[in-house]
Amino acid sequence: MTIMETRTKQGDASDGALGGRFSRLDGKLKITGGATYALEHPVEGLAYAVLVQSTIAAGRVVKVDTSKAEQAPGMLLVVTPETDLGLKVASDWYGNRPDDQPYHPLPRDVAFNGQAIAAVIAETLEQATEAARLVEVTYEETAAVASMESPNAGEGKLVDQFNIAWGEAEEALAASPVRIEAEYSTPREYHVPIEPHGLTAKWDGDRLTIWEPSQWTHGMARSYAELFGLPDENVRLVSPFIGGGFGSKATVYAYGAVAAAVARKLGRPVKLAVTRPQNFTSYGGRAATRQTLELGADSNGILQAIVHRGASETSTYADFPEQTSAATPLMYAVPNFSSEHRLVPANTVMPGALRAPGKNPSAFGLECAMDELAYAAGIDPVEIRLRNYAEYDPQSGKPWSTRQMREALAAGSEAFGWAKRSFEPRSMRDGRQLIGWGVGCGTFPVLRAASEAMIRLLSDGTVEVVSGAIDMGQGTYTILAQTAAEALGVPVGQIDVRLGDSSLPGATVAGGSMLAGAITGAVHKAATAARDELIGLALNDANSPFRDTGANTLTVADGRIAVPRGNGPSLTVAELMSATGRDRIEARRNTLPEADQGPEGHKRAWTTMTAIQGPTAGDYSMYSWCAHFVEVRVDEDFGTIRVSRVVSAFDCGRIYNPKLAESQWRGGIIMGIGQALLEEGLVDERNGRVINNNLGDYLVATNADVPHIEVISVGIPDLNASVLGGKGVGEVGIVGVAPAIANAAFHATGKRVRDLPITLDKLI
Ligand code: MCN
Ligand code: MOS
Repeated sequence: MTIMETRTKQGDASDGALGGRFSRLDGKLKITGGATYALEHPVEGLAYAVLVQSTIAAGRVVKVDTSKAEQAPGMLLVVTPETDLGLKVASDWYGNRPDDQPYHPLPRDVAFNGQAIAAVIAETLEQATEAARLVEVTYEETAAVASMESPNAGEGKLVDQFNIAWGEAEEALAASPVRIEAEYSTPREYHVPIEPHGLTAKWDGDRLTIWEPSQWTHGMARSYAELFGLPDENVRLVSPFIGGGFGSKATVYAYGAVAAAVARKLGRPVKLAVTRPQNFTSYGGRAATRQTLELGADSNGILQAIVHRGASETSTYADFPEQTSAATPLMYAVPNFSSEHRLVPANTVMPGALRAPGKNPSAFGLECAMDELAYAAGIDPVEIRLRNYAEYDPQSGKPWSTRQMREALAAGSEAFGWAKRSFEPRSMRDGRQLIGWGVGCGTFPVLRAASEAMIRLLSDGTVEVVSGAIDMGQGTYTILAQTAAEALGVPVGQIDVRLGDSSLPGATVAGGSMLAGAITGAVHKAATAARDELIGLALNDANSPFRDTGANTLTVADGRIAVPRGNGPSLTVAELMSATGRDRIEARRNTLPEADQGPEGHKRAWTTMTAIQGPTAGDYSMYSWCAHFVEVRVDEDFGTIRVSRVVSAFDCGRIYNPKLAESQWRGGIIMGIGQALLEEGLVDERNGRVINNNLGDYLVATNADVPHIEVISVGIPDLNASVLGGKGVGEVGIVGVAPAIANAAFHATGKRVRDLPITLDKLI
């Protein structure tokens, strides 16, 4: 199926305008199997690649004996650290690139257990799998640090940019009458998207096409181009549907380089599907963290000082900081503050971005600590948050653009029935079940980026919205149809959206919860330009029936063009196109400033993260906010814990589609339930292996773990945050859920569990 055929079509529906509860355009295709995922794309003459991964955590590959593998039926090629793949190091996310450095995706030096060190390519997947089993690797093993908690792990290195301080935190803490100090930790966590990673790579001369699930078609196409020393336009990356990414699908990884390189070597298209166990080490999940928080307050619970020391696990060969202090300096007004973060190297794949990186573990520490402070001061946990409300951003000193945090706490409390909560732990029960109610707040920054879109009005009245942006389930197809419908005055049923192809107009990454704000802005701009051109055509074309009406403008509504005061002609878009003999109106627009127009500016904007503006780049500090209210039930005898009720209130500015935003929030909350109660990457201390590298043993929340979740929007349009007034939605939902659950568990049982997940052994 080509991208043209997979474009999303939908029937007529009400609620089509922006802000309406329009159902997912890709929904029917997905549930009927009509959505073609990258690896399902049929390609003639495929060969299949299977990875061989290291079985030691650190050392050197001394020898790869391929003799048995080479005898296996259907064998085509074995590649090892010896094989010349002719690749160069590609740029990082920010476009930085060392000069002309060779790159080998199958390294001789092993940095973690599960690292790709060879690959086998055969006629069928089964043959390649079997041949891969026959590859014999000899290692020279060296001492490894299995995890940041291993006895031989160092204390880590300070990350200078995360040293945050104001006032005299230590002194103010010592002088505070109410103090708490606690250490919190979170384990390695994994994205486990339902669709595992992988790709098909196909060469036509020096042109490369990649079908791969991607959160960023332009960024990844550039990386592939650089690996092979090709101009960007020689690589096309196609990703029309994605079965979840959660941060893991915005980068080209070693397996991708292997597949593309062997396809070139063989002169045949190659498919490489990363197996579920291999997904646990082919790219990194959320780093394990630990953090110590010291909070000092006066006797009224007013914060005087926060002292925060955190650390996260990283790899031995590259750093990904999971910043434990990402939320700490933002949430509450505090006159004295100090925080630091360390990176502790271990023999693991480099960790990566997983839904709300930094903010998530940071809020776990801070929001649990605030609950501990509330109990130390004898103040209701919601009340103590209101008493310490930050009227402006304590870190930058800038005013909030919008912050409906009081409203979120009020609406959440009200809907949850918080007023009926009794303060004392173990004071609420239902038979043998201890009931606990907890609250936790969260935030996520508004990141702003430019994007580009094309609008085509066709002669049959169809409207095409075209962009290289992607939809991994968050709703991009749908909100873009709504944006175009609203700006053009055409029913949403007439709109086709084509996405997920790097050969289409440029778009920023679907990451950092910024795509919706960026791409709705571009579509709005292009659609407005197309509408202006349509009206111009109607007013000025010699064959247009509007030419003699003397009107100087026209309206377009419900797909009909008319004179503003009525009683003139009224034509559908198709009728006007036919009357004037036009076959299309096309408008391609981007939201880059004038100075960044031109090839260099475009390349920077669509393929690097340098053009992204942070939350305090302008006059305001811009964040999304939320408050979660959770009920847990803990079996008094067995310690089993279940989340039985969730009410969450969100400030994400204007909501483009409440149905989709609500499902984004619920999705985040469900991941938060998994994080709080189930998820934990377990590492074998002897060999650094991820033990539970499959969906049977790495537990995520499933239907039976999830109660009804009520979500409430308290946002107001924020026109500093985006063209249409929305703030980010995709990540904030997970932030603050785990601490709300931990706080509820304390309220139920009187036990503080400070290390995730909260399993029954810790509650008994
Ligand atoms: N939305 C809205 N109103 C707004 C903003 C957003 O209605 N003001 C809705 C729209 O349906 C939009 C969606 O929320 O499509 C997400 O918008 P946004 O917050 O801009 O996030 P992105 O489009 O940039 O998506 C990325 C974000 C991130 S970073 C992760 S991680 C994540 C997430 O989205 N991964 C997801 N949500 C996911 N949802 C699914 N199904 N699968 C993933 O992998
Ligand atoms: Mo999201 S972790 O920024 O892709």
